[in-house]
Amino acid sequence: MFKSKYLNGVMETVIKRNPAEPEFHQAVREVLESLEPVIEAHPEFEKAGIVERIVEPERVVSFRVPWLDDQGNVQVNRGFRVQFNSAIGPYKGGLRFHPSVYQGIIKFLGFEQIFKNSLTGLPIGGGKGGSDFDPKGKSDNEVMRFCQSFMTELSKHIGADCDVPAGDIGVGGREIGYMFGQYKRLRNEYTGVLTGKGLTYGGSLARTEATGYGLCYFTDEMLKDAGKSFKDATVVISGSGNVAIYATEKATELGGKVVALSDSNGYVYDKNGIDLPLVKQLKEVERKRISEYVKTHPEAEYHEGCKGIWTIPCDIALPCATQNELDEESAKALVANGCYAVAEGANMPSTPEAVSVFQSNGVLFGPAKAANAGGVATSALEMSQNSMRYSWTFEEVDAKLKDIMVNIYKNSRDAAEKYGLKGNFVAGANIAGFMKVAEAMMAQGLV
Ligand code: NDP
Ligand code: 2IT
Repeated sequence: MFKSKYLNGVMETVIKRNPAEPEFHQAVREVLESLEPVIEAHPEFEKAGIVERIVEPERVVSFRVPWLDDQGNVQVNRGFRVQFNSAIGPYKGGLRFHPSVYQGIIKFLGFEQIFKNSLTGLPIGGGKGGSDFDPKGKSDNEVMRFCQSFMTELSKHIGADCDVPAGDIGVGGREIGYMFGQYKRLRNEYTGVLTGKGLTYGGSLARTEATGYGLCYFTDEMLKDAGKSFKDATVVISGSGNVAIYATEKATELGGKVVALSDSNGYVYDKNGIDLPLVKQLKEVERKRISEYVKTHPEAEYHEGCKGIWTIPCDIALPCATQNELDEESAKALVANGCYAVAEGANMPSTPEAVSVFQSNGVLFGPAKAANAGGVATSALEMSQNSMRYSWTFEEVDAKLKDIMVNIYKNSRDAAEKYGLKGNFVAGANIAGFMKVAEAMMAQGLV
């Protein structure tokens, strides 16, 4: 229940109109909670129906994706693109290929993307897409045929000035390559319609590293403000995909010791510090399980199941796998072990109960929308380079990324303070992200 009658009404409608989509309800509820003081201070937003408009996607596309497996059998998956909000720029956001994908997951991700993209300060609207296709165990040819079929339909709905997808879980350089090739072939145009492209065909330097690096730049800034740093800190990171790998790299560079990583089967604990070149080889090249780590590092431990990773004593925790992977019990275990900072590399990895455990125990908490915005920010930089038909050096892109993350931290901190919520970066990020979109919507009339 909210104090505001207006917000209560919006929430009720969201639940009624989007039944059986708990992740979407969760994401909306969190933002609306943060907006209470804003709605009170800005009655014009209620009058213009800003909140009921912002929770309703501008467009949802759902489509059939038929493809042939290596045995010649017909397979059918479902594809989605949710074009959530284009008030401040073309729809922008990743594509997720994972068996758990359904409309509610894509809507929660698309909704959060609106505010995250706004926080970057760059002109990008919010969108998200994906499929319940599972790339695990599929051959390269199967992945290619799936990607081509997926893009055959998606190409009708996207474009460099309309909607620019990118990667997310299960979508990396390989998948982006196959989708870009198919788009170009169908449309006979060479534009920056996807980001996260390979460096030989329009990709940006530092995009691969950007989400993980950006997460650490944000965390570093949050730590500094509290008189702390990564130096000599013990760090636990969940996941072992794109975000986790480059968060490990940067956290280590900043002086931290990363002692654990995971995948959906289990986690490794290496008290000597994770051997990152080995993890890159296992995950990026061989596409193997994290359990293989202990074969070459017998002194490290492997444990089945993902949740136990949060019982490892650490100073800083960076959840970088998936939504709701860190619950109340795990949050309490982290607090009991002395963890003083948590920043979200994944989207919505902490349950609402976990977030309140962190906040009520004075743990510095960097929410996903702010902390993992470096990926999409660098995607926007890739779009700029594509439009200019030019490319910046790694150092140039990395410096811009760092600036962006520092600004996101400051804007989130300052917005929280302005509304009397000092130290609440969840509220700060939601408010700062919302204000720009709301003002753009006000200026553009009833659309
Ligand atoms: P990857 O596919 O590269 O890696 C995902 C990692 O998370 C893998 O280790 C995977 O394990 C694990 N994982 C996925 N689903 C589950 C699950 N249901 N339970 C337990 N573990 C799981 O994806 P990314 O690293 O790109 O994405 C990770 C998170 O970061 C996601 O929440 C994504 O939305 C978010 N994000 C990504 C950005 C990007 O630029 N890539 C930008 C901002 C946020 P397994 O291999 O066993 O599936
Ligand atoms: O969640 C995210 O911000 C992403 N998966 C990155 C999106 C993008 O367009 O780079």
